[in-house]
Amino acid sequence: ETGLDGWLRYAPHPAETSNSYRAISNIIVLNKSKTSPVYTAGKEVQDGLRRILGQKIEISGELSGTPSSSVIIGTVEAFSSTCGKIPEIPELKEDGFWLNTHAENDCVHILGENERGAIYGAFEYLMRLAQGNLNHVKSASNPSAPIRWVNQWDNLDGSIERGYAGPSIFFRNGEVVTDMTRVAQFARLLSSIRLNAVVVNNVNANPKLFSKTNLDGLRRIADTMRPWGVRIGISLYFDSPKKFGGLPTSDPLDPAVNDWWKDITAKVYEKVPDLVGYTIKANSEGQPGPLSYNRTLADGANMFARALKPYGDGVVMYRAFVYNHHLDESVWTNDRANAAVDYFKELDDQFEDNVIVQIKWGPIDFQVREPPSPLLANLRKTKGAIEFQVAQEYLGQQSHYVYMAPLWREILDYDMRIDDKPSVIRDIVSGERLNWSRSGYTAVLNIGSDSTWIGHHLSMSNLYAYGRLAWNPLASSVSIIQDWARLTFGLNETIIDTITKISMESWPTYEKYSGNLGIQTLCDIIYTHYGPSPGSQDGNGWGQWTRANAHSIGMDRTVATGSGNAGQYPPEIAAIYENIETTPDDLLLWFHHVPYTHRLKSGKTVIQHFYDEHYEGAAHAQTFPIEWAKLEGLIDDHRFKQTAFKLQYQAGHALVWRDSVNNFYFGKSKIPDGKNRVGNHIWRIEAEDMHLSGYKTVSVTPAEAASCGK
Ligand code: BDP
Repeated sequence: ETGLDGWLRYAPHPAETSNSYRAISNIIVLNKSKTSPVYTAGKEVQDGLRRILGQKIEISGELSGTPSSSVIIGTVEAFSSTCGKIPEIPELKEDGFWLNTHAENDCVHILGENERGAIYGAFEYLMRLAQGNLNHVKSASNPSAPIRWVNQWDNLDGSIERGYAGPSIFFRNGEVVTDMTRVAQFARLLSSIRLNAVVVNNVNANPKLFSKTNLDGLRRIADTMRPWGVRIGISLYFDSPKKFGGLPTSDPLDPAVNDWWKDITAKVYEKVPDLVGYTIKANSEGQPGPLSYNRTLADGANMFARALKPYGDGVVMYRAFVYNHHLDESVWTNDRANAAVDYFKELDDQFEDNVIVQIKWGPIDFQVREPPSPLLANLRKTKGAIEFQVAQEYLGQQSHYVYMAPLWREILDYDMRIDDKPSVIRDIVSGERLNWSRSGYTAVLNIGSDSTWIGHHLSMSNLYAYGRLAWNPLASSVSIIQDWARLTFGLNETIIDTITKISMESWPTYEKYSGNLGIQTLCDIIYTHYGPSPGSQDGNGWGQWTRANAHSIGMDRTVATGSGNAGQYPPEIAAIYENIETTPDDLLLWFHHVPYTHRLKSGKTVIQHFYDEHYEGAAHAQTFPIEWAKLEGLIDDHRFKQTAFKLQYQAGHALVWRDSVNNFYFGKSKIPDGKNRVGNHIWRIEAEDMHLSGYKTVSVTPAEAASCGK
């Protein structure tokens, strides 16, 4: 198996199980149009029942007479207009559905609030069957939030920024591809986990997206995804009027600039009438934006919002990821973590109602551990969406495996205590806590044309988990991974237990060998964001600093003596982080600057904790390939071997991580490891001591990224 079907393999059940399931007589779709999600759902159920249970069933478009043993798929409205209301169906939210597997006359009812809901219900039915869960189901399911998107960072030349699975499925050589096969397969996967939109191009956007050929291409993409209930959005380059439209300026208050965007928006909607909206990265990492024209971020966002207004429900996802990447490190109070609140808080009442501020989950950038972004507690009137990252940019780039549901759950479960009242982030994001009418989730995904989609078979669990949590943020990380493992690899207990064990241990393990106590992922910070490079954190303008010197380490973010970042949280939370005694150890160095000899709550010093964690983490990574080996013969050979290779690589690279980070801090602090390991690997064979034909030894910068600097 190649992985292409993801969790939608519909593996056949053994004859005993499938025979015990009642025969379905036919599938009735309440919308016969081949482009409707209801029809697609009918085809999917037909295919699924054939593959899982071996039943060959016809689809019919008519609901006539008294159906019996039929699977009936449609909207609640379409059903009740022919058959009358079903009183037990509760009020459904947008995209919600009703599933009754044992309705009247042995029928299965799959009825959505809208057509998307119907296809979601169909997938729910099939995934239950595929997991051998044939019990009676009669329930409604509703999303926690209306916005459940993914972002692709695809460039028009076919490359993908921070993509780890081959070239784009959307673009090649400056244009949208012609073959839409993978696009349809992608839409199917997204639809099955109830994600309703994908922004197809990089946030570092290229205005050539507006060429006539590419607008036609966008139409092709949208037409391909629409039958699956997936809409598309696009990222815009702020300076397009100037760089693409020939205007002298892109000033958001210039009427000609506004007209230009209105005109472009009309052209886009002509091709994609159900465009979901625009994503904007502006005044961030060298991108132009309203601040370049001495206008506010709200002026910029509102210009796009007004252009979208005539076309229905399109929204502007305006990214809060605005910061100065030339910060002066010598100024003790400078802090990139402050940027989002500094920029956006004062604009809270100035955005049009179809602007949504898209907020990365942490204040900096998808690190192995951060506190939640304080901006999530500082917007009241302006609606927000949380941004996760399924691509493991700082978490091993799909060469290491980190299952992120536990990390996301920690953030979603965090109580921000806005106005000293319960303010759990999942309730802020759903819109409930602050009465937002439209809000939700997005995630940087970056699948590519590799048959694994994402570059590592196990990392697909992150996409699955993201969809599940955006629908229901209370879903448990363990049950999500178990469901995913059953669907992706099979129902055998050893498969489920092994994958669950590796997955649940993966984040703590990676944290141990890549960056402890809230110091962030100590990877290369300038270019690749991969591999150990603790020395690259400081001495640059990017602001992911550790402020490590010979005696002490950590960012002082207190109000009393530091950058004041702790004070951006609501008072109860601010008080916790302001005080070193109440700051949890795992965020100690995020909020405080302490000597290496500072004692943690465990009694260990910071430096000894670093040494020990790196040894423990690297040692634990060695267990993953051993665990995985238990699956030999239980799953297909192809995916078994590919995954074994990745886990073996990770185990090796974890040792490189361990030694690089430990050697670096030993070098800085000169404090020996109490267990006498660091710098003492008499048994270790260094690469430069080997003789390999065809290779020569060269010096490497930074030295700690290589074996003895070579
Ligand atoms: C950073 C990525 C960079 C993105 C940026 C963003 O390294 O490639 O452009 O985020 O989110 O994490 O815009």
